[in-house]
Amino acid sequence: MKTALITGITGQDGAYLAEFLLKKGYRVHGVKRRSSLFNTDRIDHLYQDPHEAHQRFTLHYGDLTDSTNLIRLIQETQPDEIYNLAAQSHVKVSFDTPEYTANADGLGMLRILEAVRLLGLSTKCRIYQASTSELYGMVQAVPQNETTPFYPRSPYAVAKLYAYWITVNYREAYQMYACNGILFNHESPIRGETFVTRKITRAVSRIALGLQDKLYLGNLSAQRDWGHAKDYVEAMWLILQQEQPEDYVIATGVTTTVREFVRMSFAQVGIEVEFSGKHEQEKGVIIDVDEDRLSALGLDPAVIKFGQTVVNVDAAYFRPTEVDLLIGDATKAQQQLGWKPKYDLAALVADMVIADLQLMRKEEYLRKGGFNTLNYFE
Ligand code: NDP
Ligand code: GDR
Repeated sequence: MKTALITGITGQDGAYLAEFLLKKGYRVHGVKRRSSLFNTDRIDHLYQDPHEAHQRFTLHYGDLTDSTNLIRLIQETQPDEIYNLAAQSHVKVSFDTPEYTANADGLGMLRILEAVRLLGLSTKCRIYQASTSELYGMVQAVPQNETTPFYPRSPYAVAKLYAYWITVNYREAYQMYACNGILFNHESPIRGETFVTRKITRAVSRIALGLQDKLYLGNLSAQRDWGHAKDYVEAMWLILQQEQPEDYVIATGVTTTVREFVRMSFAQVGIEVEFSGKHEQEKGVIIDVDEDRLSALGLDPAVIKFGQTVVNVDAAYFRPTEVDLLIGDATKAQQQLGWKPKYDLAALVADMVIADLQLMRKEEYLRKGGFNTLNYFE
């Protein structure tokens, strides 16, 4: 039985990858941070009682900024594969916390590589680094592939640039099996709520149920190559199963604006939205409703108002430096890994909106029943 150690186990990708590896028969160790609230929602369905025999899924406390902790965990778990998915992964937040982001996202990978090397596990252990399309930053050429020059545009991307190159360097210097997956944006129903896709699908569901009037967004013209996280964790695994350690771009090859993602999400619930105006004055207004679609989803048409402004731009969400256009060329992964995404953008949007609709219905029921707030302080 192979053993995997996953950092960032409580995140979107950590949860999907843990599920994927457990299905493949792996023993999985996950590193989670101590938190004042439970932070294991995404992996609770994988929980195994530590008191039972043959347990294959174990969580450990740890942090990428804590070398001794990482050394101990790697020594105790003796992994065949390490997936370094932990990161302060929000690009906008990295402008507010640049030093912490550099420490966790940049030096974190160095700590893992050094721990493996110092423990004498270099030949046993294969290591995956969660690199990112943000490395391309300012557009140099499209579509972006493994040879496109990097030009990072945020403290997050600069930190990830360090992690990318230290991975390459340890591979070349110490013959370690260490690889970068340069993954383009990937989303899912369990995507963090402050990333733009999830922010949109949550708000669309709430607006359709009459729980919220409007959604505020930043740059609607940014273009992203969005795939489904379920497809992308399979690529991570494939990258570590090859004869030679190499770096791979993982992407769908299709790019879409944030504005179009909004339109597609509203269309899922039978609401047509048209955009007008420019920059900070741009807004999205309801211009049509598909009553059949609404009733198929059990939505009340009385809640939807023609002419209602459902999207406004708030400059607070603009970034000091933006990445305008990402579109990936995953030919190498297709040819060498045999990897191909199963979800296209329409299927991704449908998956996310329907899941959020279900989630928001819970809130609706609680509200109707008078249980929507629990005030601990009265
Ligand atoms: P998430 O933000 O959902 O998850 C990040 C995980 O890292 C969480 O488990 C978080 O813990 C943990 N974490 C954060 N800081 C630390 C730290 N200092 N020590 C230990 N754990 C920490 O990200 P995703 O799952 O979306 O992404 C996974 C990785 O892939 C990240 O490295 C990200 O930068 C990278 N990436 C993501 C892409 C995407 O589109 N999703 C594309 C390309 C790369 P907690 O739950 O406690 O916050
Ligand atoms: P990104 O994802 O920065 O590409 O990084 P995010 O969803 O945050 O932004 C995508 C684009 O949408 C624009 N945008 C907004 N973004 C957010 N978060 N909130 C808004 O209200 C909003 N309005 C417009 C952004 O300006 C941007 O252009 C993600 C993360 O998962 C990284 O960890 C990962 O490395 C990259 O994807 C690939």
